Amino acid sequence: MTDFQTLLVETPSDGVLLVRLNRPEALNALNSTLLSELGGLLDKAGGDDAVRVVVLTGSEKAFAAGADIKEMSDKSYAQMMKLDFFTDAARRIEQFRKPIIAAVSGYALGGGCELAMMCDFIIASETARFGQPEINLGVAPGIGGTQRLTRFVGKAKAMDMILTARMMDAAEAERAGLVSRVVPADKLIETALEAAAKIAGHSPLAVLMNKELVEAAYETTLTTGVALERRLFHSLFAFEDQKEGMAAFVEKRKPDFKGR
Ligand code: DAK
Repeated sequence: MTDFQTLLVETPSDGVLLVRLNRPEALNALNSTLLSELGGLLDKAGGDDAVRVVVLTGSEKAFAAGADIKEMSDKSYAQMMKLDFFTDAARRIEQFRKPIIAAVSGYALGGGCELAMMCDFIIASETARFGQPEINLGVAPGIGGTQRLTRFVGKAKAMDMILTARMMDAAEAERAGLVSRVVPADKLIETALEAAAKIAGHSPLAVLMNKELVEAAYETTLTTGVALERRLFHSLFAFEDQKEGMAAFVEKRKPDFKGR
């Protein structure tokens, strides 16, 4: 998993893949190379048992300042339709079954904010700024911004941000429920990696099921969601990891989950 033009990839600890968006000259604007590299990397990581969780980050100045405006500006309607350049990458991110944590410092704008929102949760540095400023360019969010932002922060703030293009700082984003925690800039990666290591130490099967269940809360009614939860809870008793987790508690030792 090396040799990318637009990504820097590391394995800082067992089971954790750290992916840095790396187009410093364009504040990590998302172009077709970056999206195809990220999609390909996630496809590989999805099938690799050694990867249990992904941390996605940018630079201190920008997580990503949006889709690459220079790449898009001259495209015609027909080209945009044919290219459909976000759809494939978005699908691969949305369908990635393992957890992805977005560690956001600086700008997360337009497609950058949408990319962060596609992750499972966002840890933000105090310098993070979120926005959907597409209206300034005469367009609208195009990879879920109008839908996800509204679900996360509610209609009033979503309308305000999307129609005025104002940015939300980290403190407001945390109050509004867009981010799970805010930490000092120099602690961002450390905090995200600690959270990732914690997840990587859990039963990978239980992690997959827990992720699926929380995602279902956005797609289904409460009654159906709770019924699904009960069924998946029952089914976890088919795995050795459940026996190991409960035995370890009773025996006052650390569990050794095998993902079976
Ligand atoms: N695209 C391309 N280049 C960008 C960029 C972007 N989004 N953002 C910044 N850059 C480049 C700048 O042009 C500049 O390059 P040079 O001039 O040095 O060559 C370099 O990064 C540094 O930026 P600045 O000089 O502007 O830096 P500042 O600190 O002064 O300002 C800023 C930072 C983030 C406030 C500013 O750069 C800015 O406003 N950037 C644009 C933010 C924005 O409008 N984002 C939304 C983009 S539209 C689709 C679905 C969705 C989308 C598209 C298609 N389909 C379904 C097909 C999504 C659209 C968007 O995200």
